[in-house]
Amino acid sequence: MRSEELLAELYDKTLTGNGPAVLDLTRQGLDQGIGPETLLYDALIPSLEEVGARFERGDFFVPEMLIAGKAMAGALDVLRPLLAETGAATIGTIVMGTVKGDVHDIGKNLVNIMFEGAGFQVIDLGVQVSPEKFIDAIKTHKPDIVGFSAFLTTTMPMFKANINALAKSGLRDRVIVMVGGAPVTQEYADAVGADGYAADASAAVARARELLNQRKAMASA
Ligand code: B1M
Repeated sequence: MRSEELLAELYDKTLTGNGPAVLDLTRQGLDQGIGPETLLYDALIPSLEEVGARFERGDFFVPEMLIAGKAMAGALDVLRPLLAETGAATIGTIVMGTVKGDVHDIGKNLVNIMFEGAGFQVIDLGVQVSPEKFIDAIKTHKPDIVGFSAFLTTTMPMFKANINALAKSGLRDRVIVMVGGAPVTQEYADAVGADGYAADASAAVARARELLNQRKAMASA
């Protein structure tokens, strides 16, 4: 199959939530030399965007979203070692989680993969993470960064709740707070008092590096 045909097929099979076919096509694509980023950004992610658009129009319902998400997650498992394969030395620790009330994790998992690839140690707390659980993890792991993901407009206010909980525990100045997720914007991140925001996984790594360097420069000044 030509690359364009394979990518189109991967897009279609993700859209219809055909997990086994998505796995096959992902492996086939890699075997014939298509890069993991190309499979991700030219087929899998656009397909999930279309799933979301169909859901909004009322053409798809939760079960369709669920099976498409599962198919994508299977492909991510195959791509994970390739995306994270850099051998970079550990440059920092990040505690990551999807906020309370929110079960979306594909985007967060992708961010984690990119962080690992860039040399971060990632402590993933999973989904529906309460402010208390974030606080406990920060006390235990003493990360440089804590990352909050939210994918619903209704769960975005948990950023502020988490940041308030950090302040209350006396931890706010000890950790860099990064936020992200489909509906989040730089303006919203600024409004809740986060230190950093990024629109996607690659930008998240770049922003994290910047924030770490700024903090190091301030500490040595
Ligand atoms: Co849901 N869902 N969903 N869903 N879902 C969305 C998010 C939605 C936009 C669909 C739509 O209407 N167009 C919509 C939210 C609307 C809104 O709030 N404005 C929605 C809805 C409404 C819902 C339910 C409420 C539906 C219902 O029950 N009626 C429900 C909520 C459940 C809950 O959480 N309490 C629900 C459920 C689900 C499923 C469980 C079925 C499934 C999730 C499966 C899973 O994650 N394991 C699902 C899915 C698959 C989607 C869509 C179709 C795809 C999400 C996805 O994985 N995208 C989604 C539509 C869409 O996003 N277009 C949708 C691909 C992923 C790679 O992108 O998640 O944006 P993304 O991640 C990016 C960036 O956001 C960024 O980097 C990532 C990688 O590049 N990023 C960060 C993420 N975290 C970051 C952190 C950072 C920095 C960057 O720093 C810390």
